Order: sequence, then C-alpha cells, then structure tokens
Amino acid sequence: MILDKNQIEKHNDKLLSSHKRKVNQLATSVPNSNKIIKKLIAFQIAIPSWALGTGGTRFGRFSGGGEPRTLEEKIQDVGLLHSLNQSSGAISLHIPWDIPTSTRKIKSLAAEHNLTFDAVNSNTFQDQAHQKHSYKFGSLQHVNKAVRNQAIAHNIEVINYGKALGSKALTVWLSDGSCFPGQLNFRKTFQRTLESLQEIYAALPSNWKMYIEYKAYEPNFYSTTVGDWGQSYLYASKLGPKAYTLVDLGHHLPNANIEQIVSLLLMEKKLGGFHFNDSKYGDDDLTVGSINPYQLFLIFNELVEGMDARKMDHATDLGWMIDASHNVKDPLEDLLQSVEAIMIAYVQALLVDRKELNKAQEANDVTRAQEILQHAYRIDVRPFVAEARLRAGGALHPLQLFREGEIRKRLTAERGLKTIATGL
Ligand SMILES: [Mn+2]
Repeated sequence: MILDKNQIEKHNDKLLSSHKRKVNQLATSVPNSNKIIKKLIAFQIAIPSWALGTGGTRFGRFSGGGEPRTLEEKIQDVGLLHSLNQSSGAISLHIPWDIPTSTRKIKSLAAEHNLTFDAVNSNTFQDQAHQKHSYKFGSLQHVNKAVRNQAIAHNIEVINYGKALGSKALTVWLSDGSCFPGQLNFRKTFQRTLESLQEIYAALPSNWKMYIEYKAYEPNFYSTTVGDWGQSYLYASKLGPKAYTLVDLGHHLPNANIEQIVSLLLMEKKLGGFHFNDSKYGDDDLTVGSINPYQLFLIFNELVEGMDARKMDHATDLGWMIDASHNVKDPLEDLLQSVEAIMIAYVQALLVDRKELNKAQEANDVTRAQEILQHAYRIDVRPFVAEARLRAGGALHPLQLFREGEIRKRLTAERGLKTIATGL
C-alpha cells in the first residue's frame, strides 16, 4: 500500500496554521532552530523487519489484522512509515526470516519507497528445518566444532545477502550461554566464541562494521556468553577495528547506568549502534520512551556530547535501530511512537547548554548541572520534530493520519485478518 501524497498534504493543510504558531514560538526561545531542524531531517532510524508484526510471549500471541506476510510487504510497511514521518528510511533484515527471492527486485522495491538496507542480522538462536546440527547448547560457543562451523557459515551467508542488498553491517546477537552452574567452562567458551567470531570477521567486507550485541540473560538463565558491555567490548577489541559493541536498551540488568556505558564506549571508539526500546523489568520490548523517557534523554545527552567531542556525524556515524516486539499495540502505530520518542530525546539533547553544563561540572555545582539538564528535558520540542517532517514531505501528525486514513483497515482488507508476519 502506498500513501497518496495528496492525503498527506490535506492532513498538513488542516494542521498548518496551529503548527506554525507553535514552531515560531519555540524558535523564539531556542537558538539555532534551523540548524536543529536540519539535523532532525538527516536523522534516520532503521526499522527491524521483525517489529512489523504483533509480537508474542512464551504464553501466547494475539495477532492483529493486515500483518505483512512477505518480505515485500514488510518493505511496503516500512515505506508507509517513512512516507508518514520521513525518519524511517531504512529496514534491518533478519536471515533466514527475510531471505529475498530476488535481491534485484527487493532492492528496486526498497528504492521505490526511498529505503536503504541497514544492518543484517544472523539467527543462531533457533534451529531451522533441514539444519544439520542443533543450537540447543549454543552456536558460536558450541563444544563441537561442526556446530560452530555451521553457525559461522550461516553468518557468512548473511553477510553475502547483505552485500547483495547494499547493507554495511552485520549484527550478531548470540543466545549462547548456560542455564546451570558447571554446565560450561567460561574460559573455553569465550575462546571458542572468539575464534568463531574471528572467522566471521575475516569474511567481512572492508567497508563493513560488525556489531556485537550483548544481553544479560534469557534464553539462558545462568550465564550469557556475551552478557554485558564489558564482554562485548572484549570481543570487539580482540576482533579489530571493524568490530563494535551494540547497545540494546533492554539488555541490561535493572537500574544499569546505560548512559555511562554509552559515554565510555563512544570515547573508546567502540560504540557501533543502538537497538532502541523501553522496559520496566527486563527485555520487555516496549515502545521507546514509554516507561523512562528521561533515561532516553540522558543517553542522547551523552551521545551528542561524545559524538561532538569526536566530530562525528550524528546521522551516519552510528547505527540507529529500533528493536521491539510488542504484544498489544498496532505495530505500525507503536513504531511511529518510537521514532517520535527518539527524535524528541535527540532534540532535547541538542538543546542542552554544553558550555554552562561544563562550567557547572568543573565548579562542582551539582544543583546547577541538574537544572541545566532538566531545563532541556522539559522543553516541549515536538513542534520542531513536526516541522522537520513537514519540510521533508512527511505528515505533521503521523499517528493521527494513520488513524484518519484508516490505514490498518486498508491493510487488513488487502492482506486479510488472520495474517502472521514471517519470522515471529
Ligand atoms: Mn536487540
């Protein structure tokens, strides 16, 4: 389904005068508003193919209507999001869930929707039909070299699909670990995993990055082989300059100071990118900014400060991706909310008075430092985010247009009520 440009224009016309009032008012109290809006237009967030269908839990899954049944339909859904917000210009694929039947056709379909292919993801946390060896006891860590070889070959196959599509990164998330004390020798497990990763790294094109994602627990409940940022950093450092740590916001133990982790990884040139989501308890996969928007702002505060210190390009030097799989919301509505939350946190971080904050920090003025941060956080920056969308050709209020245009109803009419997105 392609959204009619007239529909977006009609929607914008209706909201335009009230929007202009708000954006002008905000611009009077904020310096460099045009520069900020330009940065917002450039900032794109990749949508994962697996977030387009309703997620499930181990207890059940309640699918909605009109979910994408094929890779083509997933691309169309991301195209739809991108036409609404002009900030979702990339899709992140998961192999083998998203193996293209024709890379040429898939590439041209993506181009029609102005989409590029972000990081490709391998999958060695499930056994596939016709797979020779099982990953029940791990993949890249497995005690049997034949199992490790199978997992290595799969990752190289994923790189090859990515090369054909124009991706520039491989994300490796391992469910490898152990459920009981004594099950594994930690040192041997680390060495085996490192050797496997080295073989994959050797197959990486020169202009690619490899993201090593970590996760504290689940599906293993005693140890995880890439369990935290320290372990990921260790692998990434030993692998070489193309290997980076990937931070998934939901993959920490409760109350972890993620912004501090981000700051140090960035300083060490080992932060590769993000999987955005939100959580209250663990890897909850909730909408970005739905539980703890202040934490998201604090993370962006470190990102902007750290990237500027290294003169990095905010839009292109790190990988920005969403990773969520919610159970109760319309997935497209959820993704619109998530992208909006990311944009809001980004602008707020841009509005932090860095000079003043630095002065307060150097003077041990704790109160003043808090005031500076919270001042930026409490500015309602939504008019800037909307203005960026307007200038880029998107909708002033994407969610409203999604509902007014009855987009889900139209998708359901087109695809059916009982559809299940592939891969979930
Ligand atoms: Mn993730």
